[in-house]
Amino acid sequence: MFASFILTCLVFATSAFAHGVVTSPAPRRAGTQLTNVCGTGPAQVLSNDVTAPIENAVKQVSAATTADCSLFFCRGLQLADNLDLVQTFPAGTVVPMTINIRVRHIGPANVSIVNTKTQSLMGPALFSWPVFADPAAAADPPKNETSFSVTIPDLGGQCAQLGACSIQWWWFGSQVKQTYESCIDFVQPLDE
Ligand SMILES: [Cu+2]
Repeated sequence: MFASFILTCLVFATSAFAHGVVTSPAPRRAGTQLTNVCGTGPAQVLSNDVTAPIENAVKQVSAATTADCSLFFCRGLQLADNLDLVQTFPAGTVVPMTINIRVRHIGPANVSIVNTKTQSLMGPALFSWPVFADPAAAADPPKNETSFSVTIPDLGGQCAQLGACSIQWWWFGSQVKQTYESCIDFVQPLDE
């Protein structure tokens, strides 16, 4: 079983088809600021395949990669490239999410709100899967791995400013040691 996971991974790694991404709401994508901050190698990996494991981008880190390139936070993708995608989520907003899983790798996953300045979690996960994308679980991914909703809590003004907060979906294939992330930036207006 384990050998077959590795084989699957190698086959897909060489053909550049990889593994998972949020498809709705539209997550951060690659752009010129990503290239400026991370260098062309990581930026090309991340833009060529939006489902590529972050570890593939890490392999391309070079002298052109700056300290502001945090590949394991929001996949290294930059708010500045995605200002048109910033959402507004008042407290209590129910946000339907869909995920494209192209290759299944068993491991934990969750959805959390993250502070984009400190790159840290804000409160408990909004949705979490102790076991995500188990290839043995079913022929097709269970519905709540690919289609589910999260409810945005009252963040007490912490997300009132543009660029303060993001929803981050995180999945770690623990046997293949591959990480997938997608971020959706949002603001939560202060109550009047
Ligand atoms: Cu893989």
